[in-house]
Amino acid sequence: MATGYILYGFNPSPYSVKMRAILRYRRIPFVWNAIGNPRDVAVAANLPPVIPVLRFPDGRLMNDSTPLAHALEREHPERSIIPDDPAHAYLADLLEDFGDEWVTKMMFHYRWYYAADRAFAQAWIITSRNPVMVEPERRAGMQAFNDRQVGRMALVGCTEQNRPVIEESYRFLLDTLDRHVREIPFLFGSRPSLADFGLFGQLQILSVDPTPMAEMRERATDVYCWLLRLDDASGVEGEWLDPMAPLPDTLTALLRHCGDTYLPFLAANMQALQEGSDEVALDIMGRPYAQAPFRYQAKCHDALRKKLAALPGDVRRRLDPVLEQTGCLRYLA
Ligand SMILES: N[C@@H](CCC(=O)N[C@@H](CS)C(=O)NCC(=O)O)C(=O)O
Repeated sequence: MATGYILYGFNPSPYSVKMRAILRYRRIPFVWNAIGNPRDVAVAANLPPVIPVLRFPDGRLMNDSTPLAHALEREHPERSIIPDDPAHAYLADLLEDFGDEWVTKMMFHYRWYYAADRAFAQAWIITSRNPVMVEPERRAGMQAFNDRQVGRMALVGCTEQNRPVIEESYRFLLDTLDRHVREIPFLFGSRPSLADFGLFGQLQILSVDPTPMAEMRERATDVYCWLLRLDDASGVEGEWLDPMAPLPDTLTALLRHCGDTYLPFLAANMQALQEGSDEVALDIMGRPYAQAPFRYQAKCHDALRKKLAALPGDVRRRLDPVLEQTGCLRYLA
């Protein structure tokens, strides 16, 4: 077996390609183990059954990309993906979470809603596990995976009712990010941050699955090219934005979009869980949105609130006006 870092994941998994891009940018040598079913590695190690799983050189196994990215920061200080300025670092955490938890709804929706996308995803996933299967076995595997994922759509909010919100949010993200990366190579400067990688994971998949790929290529060519660069940014040497300068308006627009979509959802989710209600229902961008409450996202919300509360007063004096102006503060303070 290889020693050193091993990343167990597969190409059709957004969080796997997110972690792989982080390791590459950070120049941390690793083996990409995309053979068989990486989920088995998590299950055998008694971890939550999600991928990717990272094996550290000392043999520890860990999953969940956000804590993993932070664990790597503690062990490898060079080429950090956390902006030096604590206010920008907070905004990067927020946008990473938006990527991981909101943009993933777009990924899941497009992949399992449209027939062409379902057909492609089944083949991509099954051949990632085993490229050479006998036909009946391959067909059965594809169908079983399809049925399992389609069966989960409502659970994560990918319903017919929510479709307009999810698709409109995808278009907004493409348009805004496209404007941003034409001016500034990455979200917080000329080097990538955790926020870039959070968005990268989901958007990379959306840039391959056929329906959202066509939309992205036509509407946001520069986002498509940004994804290709970020997949292996090991050669990038850049600088963070000046923390004393006003934020670029494209970044402000992305934050406002978080304040219009993901954060009100998080607040409604928290309230539903507290009240023991079985539905989160709210208006997002003027349209009705509903799904069952999601416990993991309440943890994400709580983590964002605690991180903000722990920041020192001088940082809050710079950060709060940005969060206020973008409609985020009331969901986080
Ligand atoms: N919060 C986790 C989410 C990981 C996750 O949901 N991974 C998906 C694949 S992309 C998964 O393993 N889902 C469980 C399954 O399909 O059984 C992270 O950031 O790594």
